[in-house]
Formats: sequence, C-alpha cells, structure tokens
Amino acid sequence: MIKTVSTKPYDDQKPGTSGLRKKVPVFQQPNYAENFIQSIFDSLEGFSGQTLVIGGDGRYYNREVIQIAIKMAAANGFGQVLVGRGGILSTPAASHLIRKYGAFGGIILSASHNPGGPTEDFGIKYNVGNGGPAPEKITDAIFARSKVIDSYKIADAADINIDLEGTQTVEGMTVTVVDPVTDYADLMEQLFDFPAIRRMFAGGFRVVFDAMSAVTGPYAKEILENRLGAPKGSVLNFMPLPDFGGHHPDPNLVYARALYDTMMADDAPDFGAASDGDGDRNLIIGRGIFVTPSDSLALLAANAHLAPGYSKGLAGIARSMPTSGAADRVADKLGIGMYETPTGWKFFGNLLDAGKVTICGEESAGTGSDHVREKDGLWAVLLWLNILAVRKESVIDIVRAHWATYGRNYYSRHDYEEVDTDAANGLISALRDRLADLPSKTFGALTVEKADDFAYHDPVDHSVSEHQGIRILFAGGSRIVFRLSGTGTSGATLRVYIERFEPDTSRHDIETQKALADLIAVADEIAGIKGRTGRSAPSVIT
Ligand code: VG1
Ligand code: CO
Repeated sequence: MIKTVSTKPYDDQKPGTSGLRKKVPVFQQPNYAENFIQSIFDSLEGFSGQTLVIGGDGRYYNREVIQIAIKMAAANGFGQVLVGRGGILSTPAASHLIRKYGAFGGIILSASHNPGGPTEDFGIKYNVGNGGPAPEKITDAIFARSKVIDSYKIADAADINIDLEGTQTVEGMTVTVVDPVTDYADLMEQLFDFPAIRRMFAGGFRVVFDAMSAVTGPYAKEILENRLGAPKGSVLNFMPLPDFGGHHPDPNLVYARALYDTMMADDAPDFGAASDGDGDRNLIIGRGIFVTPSDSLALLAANAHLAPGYSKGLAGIARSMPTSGAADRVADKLGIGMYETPTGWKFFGNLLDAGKVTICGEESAGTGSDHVREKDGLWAVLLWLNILAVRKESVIDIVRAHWATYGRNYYSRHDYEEVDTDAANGLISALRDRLADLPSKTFGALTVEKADDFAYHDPVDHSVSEHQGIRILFAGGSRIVFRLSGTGTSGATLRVYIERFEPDTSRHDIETQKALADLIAVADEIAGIKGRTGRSAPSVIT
C-alpha cells in the first residue's frame, strides 16, 4: 500500500558543496529525511519506471535511511532500485553503477570525511544520470521545494533485506541488492595495468593502505590484496564501522597521522595511501615524502599516459579554483585545455560530459577522471601504482624530477573550524568591500596584482556561479584565497589557501610553512583572521 503522509517543511535543508549534511539528531527529527528525499523526487521529471541507485558509506543511520529511500522510491514510481549489499556503496562506485546500468540517478548517503556516530554527521546527496552530483540548478530546486513541502509518499511495506544479494519486490518495484565491489573492481582492472602492478608487488614493493574504518576497506582488500596480490595486512582498518572507530575519516596529515609516521620511518614501505569516509578522497605518501593533492593532480596528469586507460593522452585538465596551479603547467606543456572551476565536484560534470577534460582534481585530496563523475580515492591510488610500476622509480624521485621540470608550487591550506558564523561572514564581506582598493598595494615584498570574488562561467551550459571565494593574486604568481566551507555542520569553517611558485630547483627543499611564512602573515594582515575569529592558529593545516 502507498501512503501519502502530511508533513511540515524544515527551513534548513539547503544542500551545500556536496549534498545536505547535518548532525544525526537533526536527521532523526520527524520526517526530516523523508521531506528531503521527497523534495529531491519532486524536483525531477521523467523517472517513472526508471532505475535509482542507492547506497552509502555505512555510517550510523545509513541502514535506516536506506529503508526509507527504497520505500519512497517505490511509492514515487521508480521501476527498480539497485542497492549495495549491506547498504554499502562508495561514492565513486555509486557513480559507476548509475552509469553502467543507465540509471536515472542515485541517492548517496554520506557525510564524507566528517565523523560518524549517533551525535556526529550524516548526509544525503542526489546524483544525476551521468553519475555525478546534481548541478546547482537541481540542488536549488530541491531546496526551494523543501521549504514548502506538505506531504511525502512512502510504501507501507516490511523492511527490505539489504544483506541478501538478489531481487525482491516492494509495491511492484524491483529491489536488486548487488555486490558493492565487483563492478567497481572490474572497471579499475580495465583502466590499469594490473599485471604490471602485480609483478611490482611480487618483486617486494611494499604498499600500505589505510581505509580508516570507512567504506573503502572492502574495495581495497579485493583490489590490492586479492586481485593484485599485495600481502595480506597491506590494507589497514578495512572493516567499515558506523562510527569509523571513533576516528575522523579524513585522510590528511592530522587525521591520518599514524600513516604519515609510518611513511617517514627508516623502514617505511614504498607507498602509503588512505581514503575518506565515502571513498572519494585520497592521501598519497611516498617513503619520506607527502605528496600534496595539488601536486598529485599535476603528477597524475603528466604521467597518466603510462596507464592503459589513458594511453591516448588527455583531452584537458580541470581543477577547482583554490587548487594550486601546478596542473596548469602540465596542461601548458601538453598543449591541452585547462579549466578552473568552483569548489565541489558538481562543477566538473559538464566539462567531463562534453569531453573537454579527462582528469580533474581538488586541493582537498580529490582526484578523478572521466571513468566516473565523482572523485575517486582508489582510482588515484591505482594510477599512482601503475605509474610506479612502469617508471620503476621511487615516489620521491618522481616528485623531485617533476618539480625540476615544472617548478614547485608551495601550497598549504589553513582551516579555522567551528568559528562563529557571524564573525566568519563578517570577515568575508569585509574582504569583499576592499577588493577594489587592494590592487597595487604592497605588503612587505609582495604587491597585489589583482583581487576578486571568483565567479565561474560554465563554458558548456553557460550558467554562472558567483561568490566562490576571494582571490588575492600577487605579482610573481603567489596567491591567497579565502572561502567558507560548504560541508560543515556546526558554526563556520574558514579556509585560507596559500600558494607560492618557486622555479629555482635549489630552493625546492624548504619546509612548506616556512616557504609560505610571508604569505601566511599577509593573509592575517589583510583579513584580520586573529582579530575577527579570536583564533591564534588554524585548527587544521594541510
Ligand atoms: C570540501 C572541499 C571540497 C570538496 C568537498 C566535498 O568542501 O573543500 O574540495 O569537494 O569538501 O568533499 P568545503 O565546501 O567544505 O570546502 V567530500 O570528500 O564530500 O566528498
Ligand atoms: Co568524500
């Protein structure tokens, strides 16, 4: 039986950089998840009889919302739901399933790199038929709908057994429970030279992958250990846990500190990597060297042709605006297009669909390609391994050679988390007010060349996205970017992105924070970070 349930709207269901993210107790309010899911369906057209992919990163509340989403899909007229066994699908695997099975779209339940648990974070994101996050036009429509919604539809049916592979039926709709790993692992096998990586492992190359008790565990076990023959135990923390073992599943130098320490030790393995809660981010550390995500994007783009899936070369590269310009230098040398987009993977979709770019990346540890429409943590790890297997050099040697060829973009991001929302908004609007008089001002040895509030003009659908971050560009190529996070769930997070280009090879060995010290000081001078936020230091430096 299909029930129509009356409901009252909530006013805070605005999707952020990557879907709607809130604390679990917020999602547990009466009809909160139902309202948002119905608002998604009400903003779409033409899905009757079509397929919807549903899965999540296994965090607390995942299984409950999966049941709701399946029953609501049935009541709203979908013909089939594909769901990962146990409700598990990494974000890139969900993207792949949507594409592979020609689904109408997908609902991904995740708050990505945010912690999980009864009082931590949960999230719902809608992906469209190309497998990528819904563009702003749709997320704006969902938000508008959520503010006026007065009823939702749901099948009054027993729970679906999501742990049993195979087919069940709910109100005439087919529910197919699939293995979450197989299709994705098969795709990786098509893109990369598995025999070469297997030989490298057999030759004693040592890899360690930290799944951070999040969704990539089963994927990494299957691909690295089972299919590629890495020794058992190469994948750490491989059981997805609803609270990620109490850890913060964000693969950066703060939350993946143990991996970093392992990789800096004398007897370090050859290659270390980690992924985040939903499997779309990657951390790459070679023995004795952390590779910044911005450098990793540039290095992967420069070497991608060594992997079978990219042997024809790249059509172009895209990066989010705050990501360093290292990849631009590679695009320049390859003579291919370079695109600068706002933060968030949804802005890459059109460029990928139009065939303008092959590889995309963000400074926040996201890299990916046209194989899916999400960033993809394990994909980046496997591309790195493929490159290492072909070049037979160490990570550190490859990185140094890259800097020698292209120059080094020193880069760091300083995050001030959970600051007062008014203070954060005040800081940004004060910067905005000063944009006109900053050019040609000097700060020590630095002269401002240009200052603006980044706006993106999509070259494919010509949509415009404004207010995507304050950029202060200095003569000589140094840069400071200020923006507020769109993924947090309490207070505001100020992100300050700092970059300096160094062409001189003899100056490629400076400790990053030292190399950027003058810019870090200027960032505070221009924005008044300490004065406005009351913080004397960032909460996280990546
Ligand atoms: C952050 C990152 C951004 C990334 C987004 C989603 O957004 O800066 O680059 O795309 O998270 O990543 P924000 O608005 O907080 O800066 V995750 O791994 O959801 O999927
Ligand atoms: Co993520």
